[in-house]
Amino acid sequence: MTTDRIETLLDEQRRFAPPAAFSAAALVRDLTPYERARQDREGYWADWARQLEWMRPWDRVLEWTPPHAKWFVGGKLNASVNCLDRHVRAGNGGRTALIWEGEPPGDERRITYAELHADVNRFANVLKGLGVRRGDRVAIYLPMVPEVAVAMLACARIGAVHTVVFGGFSAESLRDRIDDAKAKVVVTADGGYRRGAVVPLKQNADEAIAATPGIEHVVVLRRTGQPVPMRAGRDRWWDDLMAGAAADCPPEPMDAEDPLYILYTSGTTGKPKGILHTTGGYLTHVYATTKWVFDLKDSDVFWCTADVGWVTGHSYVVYGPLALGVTALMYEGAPDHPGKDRFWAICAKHGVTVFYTAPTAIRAFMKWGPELPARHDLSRLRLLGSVGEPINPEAWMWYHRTIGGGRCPIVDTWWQTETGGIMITPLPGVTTTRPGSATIAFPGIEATLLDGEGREVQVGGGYLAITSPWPGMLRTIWGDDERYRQVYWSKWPQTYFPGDGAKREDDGYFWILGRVDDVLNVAGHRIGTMEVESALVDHPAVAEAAVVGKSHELKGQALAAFVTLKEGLQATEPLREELKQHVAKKIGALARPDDILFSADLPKTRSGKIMRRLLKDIAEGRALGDTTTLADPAVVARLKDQYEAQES
Ligand code: 7RM
Repeated sequence: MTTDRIETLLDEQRRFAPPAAFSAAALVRDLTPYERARQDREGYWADWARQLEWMRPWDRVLEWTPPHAKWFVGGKLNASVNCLDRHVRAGNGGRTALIWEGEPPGDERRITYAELHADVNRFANVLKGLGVRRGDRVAIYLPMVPEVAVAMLACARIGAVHTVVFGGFSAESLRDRIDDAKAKVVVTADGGYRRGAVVPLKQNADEAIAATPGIEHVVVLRRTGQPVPMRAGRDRWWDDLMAGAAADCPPEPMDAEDPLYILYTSGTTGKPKGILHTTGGYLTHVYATTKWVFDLKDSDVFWCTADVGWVTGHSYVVYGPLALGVTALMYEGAPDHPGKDRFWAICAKHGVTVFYTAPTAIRAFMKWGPELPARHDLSRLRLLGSVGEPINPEAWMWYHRTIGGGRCPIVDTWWQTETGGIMITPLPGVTTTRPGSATIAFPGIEATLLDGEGREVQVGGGYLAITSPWPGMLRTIWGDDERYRQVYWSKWPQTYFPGDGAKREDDGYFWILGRVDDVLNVAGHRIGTMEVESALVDHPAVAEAAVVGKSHELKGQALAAFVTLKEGLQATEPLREELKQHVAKKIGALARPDDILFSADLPKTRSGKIMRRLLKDIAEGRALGDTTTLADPAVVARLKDQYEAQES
């Protein structure tokens, strides 16, 4: 065994009890919530829901007709009222809702609850003026600026359904999402900053809209100031519209089960799934988890580094913190701009107390060295969080010591776009943590491990499973309920299948091992191998493509593509680059493959299925697994030699 491996094993054995000083002041100090939730799960969730403001109380907490759940049936509320009005009414309008730090250093804004409330009301009126009605879909394609929260909450105020598209996605990806959601308005910006360069958001939006019917208006926020064409009658400047809008827009009373948003996420086919979240249950779930997992109090400054284009940004930059009425920090840019210590400079400058980021970022910080955080005062930090992928024990230990100064508990939170909110996590004041383990289910969430036949695995490896409905769960896949049933509810009866493998130790703690399907997790971003394959075969030179994930030191996983060219075409270096570029153009830079191997054949079974398992063995430099089912075992042996020759 290597010393590295031994160290990892020892780290996994380590246990970190919550520091006494932390527990003493924590919102949850003992195990009673677990007990309460076990005895009366619905009553427990109803207690949480009562902490929100309702326009009409619910008649029934849960209606479960598998695989469809309705929470707080008959209840009416408005998400924007819960995130804004009630805090203002309670006299907290002067409290900072958002601290915004732009990418260009010095670019900073602080927005109070009262200001955010006024802006949301104005933008809600703007949307109405553009013909947006309750139930209509609005696509939001913005950088990380406060206006992204304004746009989301304005949609919620009038009962429109937002679909936020990450600014790193291409024009084509945006078009697909606009089409699928049948959005009628796009909210975008002239551009967004990324490492000093400008991302041409409006240009992408124009390209997307040119190829889709149905978009009636485009609202354009001025962010970078570069000139962009404005199409008369369709395109309007954000500022102009806001200047003419009233700061009072009565909130639409929404049914608890009315849609709040659609967020697209990758699955095992080439077509992303529109995950549908509704209002009452979702807000209850994110409110509860934001409060207890991050132990948030009025004095905290909470920084979740996720982009609002991902679910983590929806739940823990916007809806959770604002529903709770705390101060959230939002940062526009990259962690290494202008210097690799930008995050620590921001933490020090704004006195961040609770910091939530992804393992891929932590591994990058490790590589950049401890001198960078050491230059800044991180003494205000009291709690750290991790999300998006498994955190390796070395990264956990580094995070704990170097960022947390050994005094901050770490909450490793497992959840998904589909779950809406955190599902498996420590509670920082009570849970003894172990590096690499997300520990146990949040009170009111029922998780276990099952084998393929649905038998429970107490200790050992299996598939992660959620055995009862929870408030923040997705309600369906937009426009494709059959796929919803198939993907999530067909593996076992009445049990949700998240697609993750996990193991459990004898203390009952979960260790999430990663996806068991064709979905990859590259730097914390979900990418379907099929999406990348479709993008590759879309190129005129490509006959066939297979994409697999290979482990990567920083990104967790990286993409390796095996490509067969059309008859008579030459594999060249420029073509390799062109194909990578093609994928970036089709999907977005986040899907650009690290390696492309050109090959005359791909390993296939006799029935013609590509054996991706063997390609993964090759990409990861392992001995080949079972090749007996191959039509021609020589193909894979040749490929392996070729791959190794290319690596060296
Ligand atoms: C929140 C988010 C979901 C997938 C999920 C897992 C992986 C997320 C953890 C994790 C191990 C964690 N939504 N994942 N959190 N794996 N430990 N704490 O990431 O829809 O984009 O991705 O991410 O594989 O299924 S997501």
